Order: sequence, then C-alpha cells, then structure tokens
Amino acid sequence: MHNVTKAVTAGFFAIALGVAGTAQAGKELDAIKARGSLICGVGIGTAGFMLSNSQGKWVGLNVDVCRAVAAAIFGDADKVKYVPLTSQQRFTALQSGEVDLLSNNTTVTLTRDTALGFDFTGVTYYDGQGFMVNKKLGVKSAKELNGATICVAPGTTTELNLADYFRANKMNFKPVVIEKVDEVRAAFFSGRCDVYTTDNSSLYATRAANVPPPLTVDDFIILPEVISKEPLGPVVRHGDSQFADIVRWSLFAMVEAEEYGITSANVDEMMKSDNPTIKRILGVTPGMGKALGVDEKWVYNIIKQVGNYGESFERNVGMGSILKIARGQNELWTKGGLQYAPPIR
Ligand SMILES: N[C@@H](CCC(=O)N[C@@H](CS)C(=O)NCC(=O)O)C(=O)O
Repeated sequence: MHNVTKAVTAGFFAIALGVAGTAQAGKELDAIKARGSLICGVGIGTAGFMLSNSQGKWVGLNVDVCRAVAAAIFGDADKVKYVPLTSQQRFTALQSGEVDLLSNNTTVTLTRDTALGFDFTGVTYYDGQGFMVNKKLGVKSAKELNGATICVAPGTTTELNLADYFRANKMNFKPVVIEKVDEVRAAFFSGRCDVYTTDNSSLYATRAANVPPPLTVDDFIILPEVISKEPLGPVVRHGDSQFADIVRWSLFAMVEAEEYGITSANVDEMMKSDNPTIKRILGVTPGMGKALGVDEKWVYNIIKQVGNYGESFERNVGMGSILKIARGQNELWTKGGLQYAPPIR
C-alpha cells in the first residue's frame, strides 16, 4: 500500500512539475534495433517513387521516407532492406511482420486504418486517380470511355474508384486485372487495354520511363479528369505507437526543414543558427530526440543524408528528374499547397 502511494505520489509530481516524458520502448522498435536495419515494403518499380537503379540501389520519394526513418533510428540512412511488393501482397506482408512499414504509394483510407489493423503516419504525396490512353484512340475526356477495356491492378483503391466512376456516369467498361505493375504496363502498351488507370503519379512515371520504342511519350495522353483523392503515405501495423511516432515525425521533419530553409547543403551552417525553432529542430537545444526515443541529432541526420522534403521531391519526381511533376498540392502550405508539418516542440 505504502509503495503504491509513493509511486502515485511520484507520478503526480512528475506530471505536476511538467517533467518531459521519455518515449516508451516499443516491441517493433526493439526488434528493428536488434536487427540493425529497417525493412521497408516498396513497390515493384516505379520511376521517381521506388526503383532499384542500374547499380541495384533503391531510389525515389518513397525510398527517401524509408531512409529518413533509418537515419532517425540508426543515424544511417543506408540501414534499410527493401522488399518489393505488389498491390495485392503489400497488406499481408505488413500484417505478418515481413516488413516494418510500407512506403509504396498506399492510399490512406478508413478501412485500411481500422479493419486491416494499420496506422497511417502522414502523406508523402497528395495524388488522385487518372486515365492514360494512346492518342490514336482520339479520346479527350474520361466521359468518352464508355465500353473501353481498362487495365487496372487488384487490391487497390483504383479498382474501387473505377467501378464507382463508371457507375456514376452510367458507362460500362471491361476490366483487365493484372497484379504485377510491369505486366500491367506491357498489356497497356501492347494495346490489350485501351486505357490504363492508376494514381496520376504512377501514370506520369510510366509515361516518362516505361514507353517501349518505337512508341514515344508523345503517343500517350493523361486525361484531364482526376476521379479521386489518393493521399499516399507510409503505413505501419497497430501495436507500437513509438515506432509509428518515429515514422510520422521523420516525414514531418523533412517538411518542417523545408519550411525553415534547412537543406542538406546548409544543415551544418544551420547548426549555428540563433533561431530557437531551428535550434530545437536540429537538436542543438535538446529534448525532441529524447521525447521520440532517438538521438538528438535525428533531424540533422535525416536532412544531411536524405535532404528536406522539397529536395527529395525535386530530385526524384520534380524538375531535377525525368518526371518533371510540378509541386502543385505537394507544395508547402506557406506556398499554397497541402504539405503542412505540425511543430517540432
Ligand atoms: N494508391 C492505390 C494504388 C497503389 C498501387 O499499389 N498501385 C500499384 C499498381 S499500378 C502500383 O502503383 N505499383 C507500382 C509498383 O509496384 O512499383 C492504393 O493504395 O490502392
């Protein structure tokens, strides 16, 4: 009884004094640390987002999120093992523990967040579903697609939105459902389908990187209709909130660093900044790392090794890449976009 009273009293004083809590070690995080690397579920191969390059190195905007989490946990962005997964395989792989997280263009939805037992930890890329067609088809709008044969991947929001859109517009279509993304692309480019539908990001990537000669980029158009909201972001299993917090705040840190002008090129200089916010973000003023259960230099390591969100965007999918995607909705909130990180404090 006496001990309980003491513990309760100590707890009361900790709260009353506003003593900062330290993150509780979670079982997923313990397993990741013991293993010495993060296992990240990615896609099969989509230029700009997740692709094993000619040197066998995984690169892309989604890959950078995996790298940022590894930089936060290990101080080393290279401590990641990548597992390529199809849209059909990804959720079982996460549920079974084959991967620690997915960073693979998965859309945040209510049922995935609840019934599937996952937690979403932010939005890497605000997207929407679109349609790509060969120009020869002479189609200018999705409303002209009645009766079309449409290539689509299974186990996706894409399949569901497609059915909803055609029903709502009183049109019919013939689905050609193919699991592997390279086979979907091949089926579309060979003319087996009139239309390829998926997230617009994937359509841009496919058009920029996968058109087989003698066909060229100019043979294909992406129709103007965007038929859904596809907020794409990292996903973890229910059960380890500390690990979820690290994934969530690693992505936020990339966005926050962009807002405060901290880049991979100037981060060493920024360590000398007098700005209290920058000092806190970079761990010069300690506390944030401890609260998250990682090194105080977690953001420094992310930005030095991976870059801020804008750098990653431009390098992988923006003007520094073959995709040349405009920032659009993925611009910072201060510049009219939707990317908004809550404060690191
Ligand atoms: N965002 C949609 C679709 C995501 C998806 O996995 N699409 C596949 C089929 S097109 C894809 O992009 N794969 C790319 C890859 O494996 O590299 C969802 O979460 O259901």
